[in-house]
Amino acid sequence: TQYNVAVVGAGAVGEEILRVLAEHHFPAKSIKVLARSARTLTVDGIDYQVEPTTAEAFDGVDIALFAGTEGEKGAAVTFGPDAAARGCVVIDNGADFRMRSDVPLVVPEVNAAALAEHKGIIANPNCSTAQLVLTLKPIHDAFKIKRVLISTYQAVSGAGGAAVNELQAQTTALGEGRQISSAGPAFPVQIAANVIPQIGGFDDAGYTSEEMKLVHETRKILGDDSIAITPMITARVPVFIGHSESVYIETEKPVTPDEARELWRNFPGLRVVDDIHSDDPSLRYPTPLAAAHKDTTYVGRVRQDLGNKNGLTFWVVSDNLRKGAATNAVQIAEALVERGWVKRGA
Ligand code: 11C
Repeated sequence: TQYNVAVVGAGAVGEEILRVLAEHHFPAKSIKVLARSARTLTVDGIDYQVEPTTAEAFDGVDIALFAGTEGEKGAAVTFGPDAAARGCVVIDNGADFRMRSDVPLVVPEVNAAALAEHKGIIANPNCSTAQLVLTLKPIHDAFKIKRVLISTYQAVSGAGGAAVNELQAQTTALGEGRQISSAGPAFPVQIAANVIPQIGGFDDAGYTSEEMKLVHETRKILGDDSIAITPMITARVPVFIGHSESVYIETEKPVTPDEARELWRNFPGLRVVDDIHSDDPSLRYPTPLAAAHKDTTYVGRVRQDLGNKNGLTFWVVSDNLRKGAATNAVQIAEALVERGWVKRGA
């Protein structure tokens, strides 16, 4: 069977979805690209005619992949429920539907079974959550995770095209010895040669929306609200692509670095890069530059806690536009196709 596919959004994530659909040879009968206004979009030499997004544009579409926006309230809020009512399954990369009880929030390697319950709308998690849950899942199953502490170092592409341009312009200015007189519009302070300890808006307790997504989305995907999750910081770093995370976990049963590495080696979507004494620096630990444009999530720097046999610390890196967005969305579509669940919600 082949499917009529719509990609909603023609920004960085929309482009990456088109790229991943092609790379994965997704069984698409047709692919239409919908966005605010009509234009031609060329991705890897293939031209797509972008049409304006309307409710009628979803007629006859089997699978709609919404790229989401850098803010909340993406196009899926306006068009998603209507598209689903027209018989198309909506896979939304935006934040709006993720925590709704009637919407599965899915990372296929972790909880593909949740797709069975879909009612036409499926949510893709935030980028920083997707790579985290891949590492937590096999450890949680084998050793039961009680507590997670996490700090993130996130690339500017997570904040959209304007943020990428801002880092590019500021980096060029610094390289040319020019003064950067003012920051913005994407970031409140200069991002080049800097680290900004804020992603999203602050709540009353002082946590950012990005930090709280890590708490709520991780628990929903792992299906365990008992895990204590402390997002210590989500920081923006002057990196174009690839989010990095420093993670500490405390488990009910003691776990060694070797046991963790073995579980990760056997878990789909993950690769262990943790040979700290290697002559080849690329094998010592993962970096965002090396992870860019890859579907894989990389884990390294695995260490036992110095004072606790039930404590482990590690470093996890992934392309935020790939596993953090486009790749995971396409994998959800692939999981639906494999299981014959595309029309389940209709
Ligand atoms: C960032 N994680 O890196 C954000 C972008 O909930 O889908 C994605 C926001 C979301 O800025």
